[in-house]
Amino acid sequence: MDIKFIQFQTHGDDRGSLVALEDHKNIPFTIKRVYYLFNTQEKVRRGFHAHKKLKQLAVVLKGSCRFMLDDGKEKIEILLDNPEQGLYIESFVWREMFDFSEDCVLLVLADSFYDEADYIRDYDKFLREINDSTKI
Ligand code: T46
Repeated sequence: MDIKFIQFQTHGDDRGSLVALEDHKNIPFTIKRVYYLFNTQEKVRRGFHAHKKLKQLAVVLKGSCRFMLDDGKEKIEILLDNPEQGLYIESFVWREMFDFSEDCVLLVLADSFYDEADYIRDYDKFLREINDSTKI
């Protein structure tokens, strides 16, 4: 699976650092929604779904967490611990998030509004849909 990280330009000086995120400049879509996870618990694993259409970019603003991404063929674990880069997550990728540090703040930019109908929350259904879409 091709894991895409987007490296942001950091504007830094002796006052600190600043990263700007802009539609179709350093973010490969129009940002329709922004949400963030915080107060996450160390032992908790969340996610457990894929999206039919949604594309997202995940950035850890503080602390760290891990993503497990699964395209139905391969599972890859990724550590996010750098606010200067974003993890691009395409549709039809099963994701689980875990190993949240106590101080973790995970920002997610999304190309669509929240829509529960876009979620595939059943792993077997996810595999079936992947297989159906790759059949000629
Ligand atoms: C994803 C991963 C990285 C809303 O009402 N609006 C929203 O925009 C979102 C994202 C969630 N919600 C509600 C739905 C649930 O009642 O917030 C609750 C928690 O959502 P969920 O259980 O889906 O959270 P995660 O952490 O499992 O998944 C979230 C996103 O939902 C998902 O798209 O890719 O973060």
